[in-house]
Amino acid sequence: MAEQSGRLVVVSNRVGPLSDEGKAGGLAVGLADALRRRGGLWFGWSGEISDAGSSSELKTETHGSTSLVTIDLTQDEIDGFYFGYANRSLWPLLHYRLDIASFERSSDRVYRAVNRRFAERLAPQLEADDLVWIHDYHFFYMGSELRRASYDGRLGYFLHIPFCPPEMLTALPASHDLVRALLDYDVVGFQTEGDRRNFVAFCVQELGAEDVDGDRVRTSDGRVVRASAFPIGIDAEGFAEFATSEEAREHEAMVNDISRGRHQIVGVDRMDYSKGIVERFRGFEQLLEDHPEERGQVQFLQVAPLSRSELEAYVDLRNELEGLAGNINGRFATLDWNPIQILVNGFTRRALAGIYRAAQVCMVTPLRDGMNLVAKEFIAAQDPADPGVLILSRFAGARAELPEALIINPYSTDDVTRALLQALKMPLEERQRRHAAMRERVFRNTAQNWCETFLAVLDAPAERDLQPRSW
Ligand code: GDG
Repeated sequence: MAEQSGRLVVVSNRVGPLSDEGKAGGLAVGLADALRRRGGLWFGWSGEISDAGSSSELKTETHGSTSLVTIDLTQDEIDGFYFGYANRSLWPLLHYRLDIASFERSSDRVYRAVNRRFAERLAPQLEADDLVWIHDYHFFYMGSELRRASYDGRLGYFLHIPFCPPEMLTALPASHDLVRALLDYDVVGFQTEGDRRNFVAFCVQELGAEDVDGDRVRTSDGRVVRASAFPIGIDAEGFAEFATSEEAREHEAMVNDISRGRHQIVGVDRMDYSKGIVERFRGFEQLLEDHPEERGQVQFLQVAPLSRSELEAYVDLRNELEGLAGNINGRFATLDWNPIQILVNGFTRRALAGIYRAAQVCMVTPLRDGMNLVAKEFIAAQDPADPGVLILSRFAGARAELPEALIINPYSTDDVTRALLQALKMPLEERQRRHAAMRERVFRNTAQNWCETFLAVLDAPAERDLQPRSW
């Protein structure tokens, strides 16, 4: 690899961990790896809430050449920035759920203020040749606030979730400000081509920008911003190792004990309305309804750790899912068979890998998803000699790299049921062929490669250096 320029500075809502004790997801593993290699810092929220007086203190933890730097938020900031703007406005809207998005002027104000406060605290820590990489929908304005705080180095942004079409995004009262803020970065990354296209369409239709060569946007004042898709990956080797660990084997054995030779279907998702869990349950119910021969032959385990339970939409979802699972069990259970089980407590990553490995079918059926790492983890955890089948929504970003999965439309219960039946009956040779093709891609485009690809683009000579700046 070519020698890189300065340190890496990562900004994300939650930071770390830097060392992997089986807790870190692919993103943390990839970023920690890049940070170790380049040295630098990872900046974000401490996870603590404190009063206004002490919330601006920086907490620093140093590990070798890398520091974790965090600050607290106040309760008002959590309410306006995190629960309010990020999770009541941006999350539903960017997942195409205009019907449940709510827009409040006060949370817009707090969101911008938190972005500014974070930028003002970070700016004095930065060095001129740092590569600054901001992550996700919590920090749209962080780049422009860093510019305002006179930082003039390289700035990159990656959006982990979808970018909805301009016709929908314009419902957000401050949509122009939000997208204009992205144009203050040097590189803006998305999970898929579709997301990138939606972003460029917004810039062209709403902000008078120009689409240049399919991977750049020229703003109305002549600056050029790189906009590309960088599909995220997982730490595939690490996850495959997890799947054969002692803890994984114990969990695999537990699942096998419960299913007693029945076909095991799994779903693994943060409990979120974007994940299509309701639609998946309906598909499973219809399988039992229309195919009596499958009753007693299949078992469905849904792992759905609770998430954002402070928000009403998430409480409603939990009630709905528990109600649906109860109904399915009520209709079909027998003395020795409970068709469906939903577990709302999380597992360790090793245990999770064992659960994936015990499954013959994994259902990943989001109504909209940036990428969906579960799909990739399931592939990495399988035994290539006798792999399970992946059912994957056409609306997950992962679909582009995993076309050998059974691709379904989660809104169509018939489609979900048909795919379940096909998965349950798929011959070994076909399972192996589909799995091998997907495994190859999951092991090629890893979290580590994703980081290095993004950073190589951010590190490349900037077109903006050839151009006048406008601020
Ligand atoms: C966002 C985007 C994008 C789940 N249950 C447990 C557990 N998990 C882990 C999974 C997986 C992660 O949570 C979920 O990742 P996803 O990618 O599926 O979804 P989001 O959380 O919505 O992530 C998404 C991602 O960012 C990365 O860019 O792919 O589209 O929405 O790793 O394994 N982990 C543990 N116990 C559980 O019970 N330890």
